[in-house]
Amino acid sequence: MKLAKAMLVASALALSGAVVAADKDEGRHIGFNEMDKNDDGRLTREEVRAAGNTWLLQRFDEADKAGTGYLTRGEYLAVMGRKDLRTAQEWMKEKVQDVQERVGEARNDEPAAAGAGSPGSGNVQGSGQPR
Ligand SMILES: [Ca+2]
Repeated sequence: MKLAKAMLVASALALSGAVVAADKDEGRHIGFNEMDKNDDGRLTREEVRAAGNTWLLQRFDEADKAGTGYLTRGEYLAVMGRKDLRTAQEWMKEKVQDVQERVGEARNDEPAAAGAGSPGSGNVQGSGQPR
């Protein structure tokens, strides 16, 4: 069981490193102010297209909650927040599955013979009692 715990800790550490890496990746996208070329506090479809943000372009109508044909900063932040949340949820789901698989593998690697092994086989850990 110590191996499983160690693997969980290692996975958690790897997970935190990946979060930092994901944050760095997000930094590559230009934000609201850079996309707002005419500084009017609104993002038009053309400004989003010119910025090359195809993800936002595909969701422009969904993000334009007021139906004005442009995105306010609030609408932009709301849609990007939902994107971040979905990304984080998918990422966490993958990591949890990975940890569960690793724990399962670690359990298979444990000396299962403890308690079920032949007596006198030597280096057997545990009490020898069935669980
Ligand atoms: Ca603008």
